[in-house]
Amino acid sequence: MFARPAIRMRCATGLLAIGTLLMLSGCGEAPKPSVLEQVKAEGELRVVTRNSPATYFQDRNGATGFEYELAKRFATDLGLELKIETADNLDTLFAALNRSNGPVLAAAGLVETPKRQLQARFSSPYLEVTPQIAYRQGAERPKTPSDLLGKRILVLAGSSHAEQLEALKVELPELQFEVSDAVEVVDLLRMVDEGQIDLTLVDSNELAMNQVYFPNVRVGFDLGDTRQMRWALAANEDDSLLGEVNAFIARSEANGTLQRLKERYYGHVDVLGYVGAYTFAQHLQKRLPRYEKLFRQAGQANQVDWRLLAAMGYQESHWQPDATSKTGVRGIMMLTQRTAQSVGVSNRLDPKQSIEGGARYFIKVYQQLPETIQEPDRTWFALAAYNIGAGHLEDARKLTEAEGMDPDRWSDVQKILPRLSQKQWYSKTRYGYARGGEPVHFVRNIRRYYDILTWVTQPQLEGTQLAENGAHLPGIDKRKPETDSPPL
Ligand code: BLG
Repeated sequence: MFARPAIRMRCATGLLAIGTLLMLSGCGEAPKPSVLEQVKAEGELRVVTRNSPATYFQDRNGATGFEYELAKRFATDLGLELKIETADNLDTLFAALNRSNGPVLAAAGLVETPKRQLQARFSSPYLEVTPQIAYRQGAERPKTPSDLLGKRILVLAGSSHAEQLEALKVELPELQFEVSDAVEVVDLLRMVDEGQIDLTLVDSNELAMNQVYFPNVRVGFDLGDTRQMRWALAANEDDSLLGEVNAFIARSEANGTLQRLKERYYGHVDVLGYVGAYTFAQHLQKRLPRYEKLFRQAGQANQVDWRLLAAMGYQESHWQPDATSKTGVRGIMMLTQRTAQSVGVSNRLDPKQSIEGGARYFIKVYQQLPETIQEPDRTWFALAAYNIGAGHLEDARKLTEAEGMDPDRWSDVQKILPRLSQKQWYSKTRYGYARGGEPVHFVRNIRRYYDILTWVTQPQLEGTQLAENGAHLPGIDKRKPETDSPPL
């Protein structure tokens, strides 16, 4: 067990791990080891966070989320195991941080506030967000702080937003709002969506990520300036761990890690727009239940996450088995005649055949990709090949390399793909003209749908308010734990 300074513990730990330093100085008079030394001696980094799509949750491969991934990298850099604890609300989160034997770090989308400065010390920033007032479409859009008067407003207890509204009361004494420590951001947005409250105040990143689950929720206005997210450390500790954290954040900024995580988690959250998000939410309830079993079966038979197949099916046809494109491509998975034949599909309009055939074809193009392309990019490349064909994709990879970029990295190749529809570029390629922009949208949309499906089907939502809300979502069986394999 990890322990904050305690003489007995320090002796034991010192002899074992801090070793020479303490032995030389004698056990009884050992200087108090720094937080960093203790953490290293213990071999694990204890981090407290919140369970939300923007911080930490379980997906197809286990734990994930922006904060989780960043904390995991930090732990790895220090050669430590990451140990995650979740807090039900922000007050317990800060209490945990200052508990003896508690977590040494809070990574939970936190901003520094005057009140919190008394409870914790904050790292350098890693993400910028803007607090936004959310309202329900149909109601009059709030545009300025005075539009908040007379409205039923609920925010998280202990949140920076509660502090912000408290401060606003100085200018607007009639302002009224409530706080709750029994809800998460998703619950606040659901309450706005369902009209149980008029308004809430949340950070822009959380609102953007959750928009799709709550199609009636709209952004009223930005309340205040952009603010910066930081990790928090216990108030009364030395600077050793904080120094490491800040060095890690600086490194992550410099080597592109932060940029990649931002792109991964927030880069495609608004690709759907309001209309797309609304439509997806509708179809999730009304159409997916009809085909979910087929996606699950095809996923199991081909060792592909069924939610990825479902996301592909949505992008291709909005889950309509009789869909037909201008180019004569047909069915839920939009197989060309030639592709259908190659994977043994006799009737493209039969949803079962289409889904199974699509899964088989996806696996085929996945396996044919060069070994040098690694996950997760490998899945994105396979999707692109599914859409544009392996030959054109290879052309785009060659052009990417010629530009001095990495042909095995999706973020590089997707920049080049649209050139396949420009003569000056496609005339130099082996397979010639292709609608190179299409696979870029295709992959981006599927990633977003996949993320959403992953979130709404995760086992840990069982019994939570979102799960209850999601009970009228697709025929997602929340009683069974997910046992699907990762995308591949
Ligand atoms: C894909 C085929 C690929 C084929 C490419 O076209 O169809 N994939 C499938 O049938 C699953 O096999 O590659 S090739 O065999 O190497 O040539 C290129 O021909 C399908 C795509 C085409 C696309 N949807 C699956 O993503 C489509 O329908 N595009 C037109 C849209 S519209 O008509 O403009 O609306």
